[in-house]
This record gives sequence, C-alpha cells and structure tokens, in this order.
Amino acid sequence: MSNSSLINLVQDLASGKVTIVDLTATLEPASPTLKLPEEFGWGKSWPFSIEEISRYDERGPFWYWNNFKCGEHTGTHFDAPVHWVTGQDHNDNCTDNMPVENFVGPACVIDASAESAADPDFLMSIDFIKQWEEKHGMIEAGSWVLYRSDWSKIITSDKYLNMQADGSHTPGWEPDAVVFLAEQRNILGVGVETVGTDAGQAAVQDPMFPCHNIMHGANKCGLAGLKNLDKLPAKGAILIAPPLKIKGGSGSPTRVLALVTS
Ligand code: 23J
Ligand code: MN
Repeated sequence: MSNSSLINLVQDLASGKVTIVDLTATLEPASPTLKLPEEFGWGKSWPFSIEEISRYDERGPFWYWNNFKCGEHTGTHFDAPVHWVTGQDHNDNCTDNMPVENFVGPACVIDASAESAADPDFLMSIDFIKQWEEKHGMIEAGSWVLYRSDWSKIITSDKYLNMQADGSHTPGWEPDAVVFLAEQRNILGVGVETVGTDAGQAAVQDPMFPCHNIMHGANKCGLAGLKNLDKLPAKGAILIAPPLKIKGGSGSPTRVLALVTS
C-alpha cells in the first residue's frame, strides 16, 4: 500500500480508533414491508421468506443453504434513481450500472427523534435542516443525509408502520426540504429509519411521495429501514452502502455500515 491514508485506516481499525457501526436491520420474515393504499390497486412487494434447501442431511450431507425471496424494497434497503418515474431517464440509474462512488460517502445525521416521538406525522423542513447546519456546518455536496427518528427502535411493534384507517403515520419530509437537499446541497441521497424514505402519509402530499419524486428526479438515492443512527455523530461518519448488483434493479436489501472515529 502506497497511500498513507489507507495504511492509517487499517491501523485505526485494528487499534479501535475507527469502529464500524452496523446500520442494518436483520432481514427475516417479520421484517416490516411497505403497505400502499389498497384502493388504488398498486402492486405489492413480497415480504421476506426463507426456505431451507439442506442442512448437512440427506438433501445435502455436507452443506447448509437456503432459498430466499423478497421484494427489492424489503428491510434495510437501497433505492436507486430508476425506482421512481421521475428518475427513469438518467444514465446509469440502476443498481448494476450506478457509479460505485455513490455507495460510499460522508454522513450528516439530523436528529428529529424528539419531534418524531411527539408527532408521528412530523415533516422535516428547510428551517430544521438549517438549524442543524448552524450547529454543525453546511452539509457538503456528496453527503448522505440521515434522518434520525429513532423509529427503528419500535421495528417489531405495530407502531413501526403505525397503520390507521387512513394509512400509515410515520415521519418524513416537507417537499421544499427535499428540493433544498437535492438542489442547494447536492447530496448523494437521504437515509431514514422508517419503512420508506417518504412519510407514511406521503400519498396525500403535493407532490405525491415528495422524497422519491424529487430525490430520484435529481438522480439521487435513498436508504430505508436503517437502525443505530443514534450511535453516529452528527457529522464525521463514513457510510458504506452498496446494493446488490441486480441487472436493471430499482434497489435491493443492503448491508449498511458506518465508519466512526472514537
Ligand atoms: C413504492 C411506492 C411508494 C413508496 C415506496 C415504494 C418506498 O417507500 C420504497 O421502498 O422505495 S413510499
Ligand atoms: Mn425503497
């Protein structure tokens, strides 16, 4: 290795000066999946399921393996720009052809956990983001912006999807805030703890599903179903989030790691 920054990184990982935080939820049949309003007849994503092929037995005496099945947007997962109609015409907008540079970047963690606890329909505004910037400095171009709602702490409960008669109630974004992040800050994308990058009530926002609409329209990415955002500093962590290389894929379950200095 000739580059000293890589030598330093390996040494810092070995000594514990740099640690790795796993931001991934375990993928299992109980993993929550998005429920879109049924009246529109919109498609349904397969939940995660798993089937044992063999386990050192008559079906395969020396090996253990499983088949699994799920939608691309299941559990902790990546949203590629092609996922949304607004992102369909960008070059290299799928999981297999996106620039791999988009899979590694610095993270800005905006804490809206108190607001989300007080109001499950909390929408992050430009003002809220600017208040964060006053404390921590401007969000740099090429950053992942992570929305800490602490929603992942209730992942096994009905409160995670928080379904009411009028649909899901979980935190999200004001449309202007997404435009600001995409256009004024030129971020890589946003990451959230909820089941999707938009609010539970995003079907009745204008535009509908503003985060998907605007972020993917600007060729940006998304990460949903993250956890452990409370273990990250507001600034300084490096996110590693490469999706599976599915040909023409719109996203995929993804292991998401953060490098953090202690
Ligand atoms: C399809 C339609 C609406 C939404 C989503 C997917 C997601 O959240 C997703 O996983 O990308 S809101
Ligand atoms: Mn998704």
